[in-house]
Amino acid sequence: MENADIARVLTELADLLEIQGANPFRIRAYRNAIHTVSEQTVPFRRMVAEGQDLTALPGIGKEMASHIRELVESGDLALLGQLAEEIPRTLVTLKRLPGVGPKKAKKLWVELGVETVDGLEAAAQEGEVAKLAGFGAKSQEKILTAIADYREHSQRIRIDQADEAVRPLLEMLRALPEVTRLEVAGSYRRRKETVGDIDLLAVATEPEPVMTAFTSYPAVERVEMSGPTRGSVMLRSGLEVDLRIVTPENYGAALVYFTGSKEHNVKLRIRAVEQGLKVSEYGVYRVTPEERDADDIAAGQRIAGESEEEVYAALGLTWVPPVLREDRGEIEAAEITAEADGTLPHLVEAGDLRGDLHMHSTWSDGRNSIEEMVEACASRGYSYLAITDHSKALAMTHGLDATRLRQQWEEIAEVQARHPEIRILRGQEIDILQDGSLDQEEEILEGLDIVLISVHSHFELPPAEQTRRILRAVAHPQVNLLCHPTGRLINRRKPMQFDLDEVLHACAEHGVAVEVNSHPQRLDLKDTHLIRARELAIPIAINTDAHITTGLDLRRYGIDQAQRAWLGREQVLNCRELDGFLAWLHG
Ligand code: DGT
Ligand code: CA
Ligand code: CA
Ligand code: ZN
Repeated sequence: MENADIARVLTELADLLEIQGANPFRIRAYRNAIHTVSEQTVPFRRMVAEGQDLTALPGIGKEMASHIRELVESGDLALLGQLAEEIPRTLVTLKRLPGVGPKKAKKLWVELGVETVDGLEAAAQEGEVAKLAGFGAKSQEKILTAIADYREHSQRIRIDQADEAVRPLLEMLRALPEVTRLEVAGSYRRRKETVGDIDLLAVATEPEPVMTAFTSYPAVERVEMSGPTRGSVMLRSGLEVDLRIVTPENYGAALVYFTGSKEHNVKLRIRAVEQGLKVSEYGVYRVTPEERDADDIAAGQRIAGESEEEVYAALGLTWVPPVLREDRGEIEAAEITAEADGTLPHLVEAGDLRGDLHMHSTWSDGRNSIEEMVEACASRGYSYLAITDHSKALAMTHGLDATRLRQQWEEIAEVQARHPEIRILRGQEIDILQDGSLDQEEEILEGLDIVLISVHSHFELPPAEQTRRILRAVAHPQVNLLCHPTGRLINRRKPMQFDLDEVLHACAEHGVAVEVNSHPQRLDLKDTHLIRARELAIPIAINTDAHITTGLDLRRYGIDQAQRAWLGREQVLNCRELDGFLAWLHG
């Protein structure tokens, strides 16, 4: 434990004590000690190892010295664990929101049962907070603003980083003999581009050893909570993971509930009420109005709960793929009627892809040769691909001018001769220059099989100018595909400011396709934008922008976002067979 970690734990402890209502002098003592700890330049682990007297430091009394020693030696604090049994540790986050503070956090918990930021938000949105003595409408409004702020500034984790952290954890848990079922629920299962935390759901013949294995997993930095069937840990990567163990009879209902989204769940509940049913994380129950309002979770006659299919069926719905559970019309579309089993789309899958239209080779900033990229595409079952190295404006990537591009065509022809099994398209990812012109000669544009355009510079132009710039490029008659249209990098660079809708209309008008760039840092266009593109009947290409052969496998992230946008293979340009695709290119 480093000094900063010690300060963090002591701060949490002080916050919890304060919420609990501890003596203000004791809190003050904690704050003084925390100040000393954070200012201290010598590591406490060294001072403890050398047996130095910590109470010689300003503000460090006997109690604090013993906390520090315990933290250094065991990495944990027993007192914190004891306290967490009395009050939820999550209240600390509430307490830190502007406009809340320790007293109000406690009141929200005691009176409304609110433990988390999400819970507080829901209560405030329903007007419950304003009704509490000492709060009022103004304070409720302030809390909602504070929550929005908090969300924006507490970073969410990219889906690929979550994948990396979750995979070995799942493997460890699945190997336990007690675990009979295990799935990740929450936003991870819905394949959102980022996740706030990970929600694991398990069925076990015996919960205890599973919980123990979970909390003692090596990548765990600290255990936030550990009960018989519920645990929560913070991984060293900064990812929080919750584990809930449920009974096999409840598994389906719990999986629906914890997969969310919250908005989807709310719609399901409303639908249940209309049908005289009650749906919860425990199952679906036929209830009288009195039973529905009862506190007893199992009031009424149970009609479903073991599987998700059963839960949806009990509500007259077909099973809804998790990627669609965002309250974007999926419940209406899942309704089973006399005519049809709902109208949910048949979603595009990775296996539907027939080619990849965006990748780089060693000719620009890629790591593999053209032939290696071609072989990698062939081994993934594609019938076509486009080699699309950068244009000369991107000097740092060794972008290709007309002369070098012509040389590249010779190599493409040679590789094509050796690989008749797959069609290699001559392409280029051409920079959109600041004025909207293209970074390539007209004659070359005509000689290319496919022309991709991208913005790689001047992301900060005023919105009207940015829009004009991209519109001009899209209107160029040789252009086929607009790549990573917003230029955002998740958690790193905001999307460019421009009128995307106008650009999409222009794409529709000029027969230009748009890309889902599958790189998990880009995912550009994103799901909601793709919905708009689909409405405008714009062909959408799911590309990887691979700079190395293994980069081709990132397509699954593009597929996830395409599915979240309700896309079927019909809307995806590179799901067309070679003939159909070439017909589109020439048409
Ligand atoms: P995240 O973690 O922010 O990326 O998003 P989720 O969707 O994973 O949300 P999380 O982890 O807070 O909760 C997991 C699921 O549990 C959520 O999707 C729906 C369900 N859930 C949690 N809290 C509530 C609630 O207050 N009301 C309802 N209806 N469902 C909830
Ligand atoms: Ca979650
Ligand atoms: Ca969660
Ligand atoms: Zn690229």
